[in-house]
Amino acid sequence: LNDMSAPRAMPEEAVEIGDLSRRYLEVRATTLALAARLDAEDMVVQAMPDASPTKWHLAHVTWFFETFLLKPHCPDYETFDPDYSYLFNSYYEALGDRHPRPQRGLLTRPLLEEVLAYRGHVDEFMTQLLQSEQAADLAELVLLGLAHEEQHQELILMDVLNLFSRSRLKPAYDEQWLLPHAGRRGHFQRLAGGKVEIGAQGGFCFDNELPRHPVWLQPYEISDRLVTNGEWLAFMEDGGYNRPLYWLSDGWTLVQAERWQAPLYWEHVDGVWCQMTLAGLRPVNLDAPVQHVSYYEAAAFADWAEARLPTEAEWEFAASTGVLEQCDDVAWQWTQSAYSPYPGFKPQRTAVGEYNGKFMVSQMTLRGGAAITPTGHARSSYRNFFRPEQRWMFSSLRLARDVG
Ligand code: AVJ
Ligand code: FE
Repeated sequence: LNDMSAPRAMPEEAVEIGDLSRRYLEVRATTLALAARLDAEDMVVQAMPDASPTKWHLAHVTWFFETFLLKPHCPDYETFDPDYSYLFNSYYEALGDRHPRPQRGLLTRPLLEEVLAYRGHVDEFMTQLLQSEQAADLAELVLLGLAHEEQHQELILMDVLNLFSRSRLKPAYDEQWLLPHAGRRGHFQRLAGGKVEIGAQGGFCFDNELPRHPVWLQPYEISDRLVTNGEWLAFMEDGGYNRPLYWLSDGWTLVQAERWQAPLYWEHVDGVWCQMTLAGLRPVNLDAPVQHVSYYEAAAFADWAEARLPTEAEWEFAASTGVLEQCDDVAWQWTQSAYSPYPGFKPQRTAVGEYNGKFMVSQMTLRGGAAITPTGHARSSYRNFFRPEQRWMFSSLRLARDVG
């Protein structure tokens, strides 16, 4: 994360209970620090159905701790407001009806100050619970709640950028926001492949990263850098967005319907390509990695470049060998792998089992991590996922090629 206040996760070592309380308070404080750059008015509006208002994010991550930790495990817990389980349940069918997702921006009530009081209330009981003798047994669930809140920290920034991009004023979330560092053309790194293993090995992970399992890889080449804005501009100038031969059928339909001619947030201002960023509207840096492209655009670019996207197993194995210079610190990278269960994957048969498993169709896996991803949140086995047409997240690509 681009912010000095970001805490480090501790994936490897066993979690100490004192550490868990401290981590809990750190993650909760980081979320508030992100919101502190906004005004209350910024926090109510929903820019599009895929995005949520900051105020809703602040309440929903709190609802997660209330629902999965406090209500079942803290006998003294006093419900803050019984309506919040309806308002701030995101998608858990096992927990009943909920406020419609596309209408989250209509929630002028509860007020921001009430949501902040809700956060304080839950934090008080969580602090108690984390000091009780049950804490050790609940550590996994608490870590899930914290990883969940970190995912929403990233979503807050994605959603604020989308909201601010729609104003003629092009407000900066943070004038000092560090824009992606300059890159250079990538070098293809050759890997022999063979039988490798992918999946998480030790430390906290989401259920979708398991079980670790063997995969067979043909020899391949993978770029050590992400595709740059300059390379993307060459694709645009070569008619990339206007020549169907590079495009998947669904992608071509969408390009025409939406009249896409450039990545999301790019606009031509007085003959110069500019890009809406968290630091406001800025000239496109041709040496920086391209961002805010859909899977369809990434796949078309790869085809134009006489290459392809890596599979997620190719990505993970390359990351584990250390050949990827730009790996998890700039932008998420589309892979050509569908977001499917690993062999032997079984989600829990409880409400929390709805976290990842039920989304395993019609989405593609992204690997790496972005500048807005909280420090220490992602890992080389991390599977992010979005639908192939989505592009408001910090999504980029690296190229791969077959060998021989
Ligand atoms: C992994 C980013 C696609 O946004 O729905 C948040 C993260 N999961 N709350 C999403 C998530 C539950 C998830 N993504
Ligand atoms: Fe969530």
